[in-house]
Amino acid sequence: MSDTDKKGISRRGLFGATATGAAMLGGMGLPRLSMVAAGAAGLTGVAATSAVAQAANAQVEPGQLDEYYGFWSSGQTGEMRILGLPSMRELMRVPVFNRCSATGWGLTNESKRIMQETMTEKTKKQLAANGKTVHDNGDLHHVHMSYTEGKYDGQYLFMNDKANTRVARVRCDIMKCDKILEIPNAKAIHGMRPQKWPRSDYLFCNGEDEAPLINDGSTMNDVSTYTNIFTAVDTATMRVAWQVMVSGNLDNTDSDYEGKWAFSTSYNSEMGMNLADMTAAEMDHVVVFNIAEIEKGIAAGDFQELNGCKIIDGRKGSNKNYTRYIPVANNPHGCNMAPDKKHLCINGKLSPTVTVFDVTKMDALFTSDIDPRSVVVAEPELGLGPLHTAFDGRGNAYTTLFLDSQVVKWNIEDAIAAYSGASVDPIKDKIDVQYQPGHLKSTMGETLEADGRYLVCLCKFSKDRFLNVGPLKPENDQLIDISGDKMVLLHDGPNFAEPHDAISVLASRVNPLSVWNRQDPMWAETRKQAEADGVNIDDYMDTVIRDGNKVRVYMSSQAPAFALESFTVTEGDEVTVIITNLDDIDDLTHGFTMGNHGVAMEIGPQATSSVTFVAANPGVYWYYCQWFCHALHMEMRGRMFVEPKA
Ligand code: K7E
Ligand code: CUA
Ligand code: CA
Repeated sequence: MSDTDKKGISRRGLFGATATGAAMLGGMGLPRLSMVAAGAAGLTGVAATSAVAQAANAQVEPGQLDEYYGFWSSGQTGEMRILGLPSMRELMRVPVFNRCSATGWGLTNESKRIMQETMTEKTKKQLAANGKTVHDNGDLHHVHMSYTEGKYDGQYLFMNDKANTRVARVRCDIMKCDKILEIPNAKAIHGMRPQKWPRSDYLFCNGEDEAPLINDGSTMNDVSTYTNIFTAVDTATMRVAWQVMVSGNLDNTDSDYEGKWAFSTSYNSEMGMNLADMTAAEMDHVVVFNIAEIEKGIAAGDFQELNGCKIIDGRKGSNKNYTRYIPVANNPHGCNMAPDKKHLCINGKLSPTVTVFDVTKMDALFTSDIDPRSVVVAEPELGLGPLHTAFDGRGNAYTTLFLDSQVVKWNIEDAIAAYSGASVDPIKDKIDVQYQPGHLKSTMGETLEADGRYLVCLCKFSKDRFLNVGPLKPENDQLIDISGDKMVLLHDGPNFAEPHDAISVLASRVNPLSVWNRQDPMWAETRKQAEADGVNIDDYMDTVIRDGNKVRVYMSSQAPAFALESFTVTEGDEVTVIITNLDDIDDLTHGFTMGNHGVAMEIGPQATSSVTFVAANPGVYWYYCQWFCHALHMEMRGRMFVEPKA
């Protein structure tokens, strides 16, 4: 771990000062920044002026809108978050794999249908044994938007849940999750990317954990039965298209810009079951998936079917053209395709290098016996703990160094020249970050429109950067200006457990609605039940339907009142409350909370939501609107009377 760069200057000290200065910027205004940024970074007058200009561009005044949407993962919180860039203001939280108290996600019938739709029998059994019907946790590492011809198309966002082996889709028109897929046969979906070309027809998903394919408890010790599964999900239906059995485990993944390949890193080619064994080999590998060959194999019936999924054998030595294994230094991590359409960067993690593959040379791996390493065109030594790489569209790459707590800027062509013997230093700049960075994301950097303006560096530790809030500290998402020669740290952003990854998308590419469309499929099932009950959920409604011990309470809401001032049920009844928000005004959300019943949900403008619970105790219970909607919002309430059972 070197505090000193090649020229012998202590960069740690130098850039540490810059960072402190930039953090002070918040309360100090621009003149102060100009002094600090210029002074501490040791820039010339000209460069200092441009650094100030860069920073000034990042200011978003009150009432002004951001230039980019940032879509953030939230790690073990299980939700997706939306931030604005460059302000780094948090705009919204979108619950996906988690239970949300505010919106009722994981509790409403509409959200439970989505969460349960593809649940496996094993999961249902596991949940039932623990008194649950849906998972209420997730571990969301990666968020990616759908592409059309290598550019973000503003339709969908996709995300993974490592904890419960799921992937999800969020509709960008309403910014709500509409599909969750539990992936059979695989374990622990980690790396996940959409296809980039011609469209995101597939979502590629890495199963990280090894387990017997038939996981029925017949063995733990016979590791030869263990396998890992790579899954292509059909994004139109969010169902498994096909799966590939691989050798070794799978960590991160990316796809190319021609629609030909997917690539996955593996840190456990050893199939070790403990730390020593997982790091024992000199080399692990990157798996190259040949999409066209796999599709042909599936069409030709060269698969086994398990739990409704078609599994192709792509293991080493299977002598098929489905996969190739390219050796890389032990325990690689990030897998990042450059927007030059040509270079794939594999981040070394245990090795101080990034290995660069020329993907245009990959065809040869499938048509001849050449050394798989012949696709390697550069392997710059960058520093300790390279985890992920981002791109600026000008030929430069930015790699996080987890152990050095730095971001290193390097030039891809210079690294290629150096690899073939030229005496050129590919490293252009290093900046200290606070601290231990994982992913980093440049604006539009994972598309053909990489614009090289900002970089967000997602640090795993914040330590001393914020007021101490106890042993559990926030993470630190840092905004860095990369528009000039030198990187300039602009902002420290505390964030809660634990963003791994994020993308940023030009604001013009995303156009959500402000008011729901009444015909939205989100409540299609609820609509069917209402039709059977003779209730029109698009209109004023104040109807209570009794159906044995099931009671369906239909009421509309319009600020500041529910259509029903009260309703009566019997002790032990299963009560379903169905509410349509008839207000059609921007931002006029109502809520429904049933006191002391653990029941609360959001009802957006022109939306219908429903929730089901058992009324276990006789008595009077107030329900109320928990979303501030009107001067008389406090008065927007009513009573449920639960009669004692006769
Ligand atoms: Cu590096 Cu899950 Cu993308 Cu975390 S992964 S950092
Ligand atoms: Cu409706 Cu508050
Ligand atoms: Ca290994």
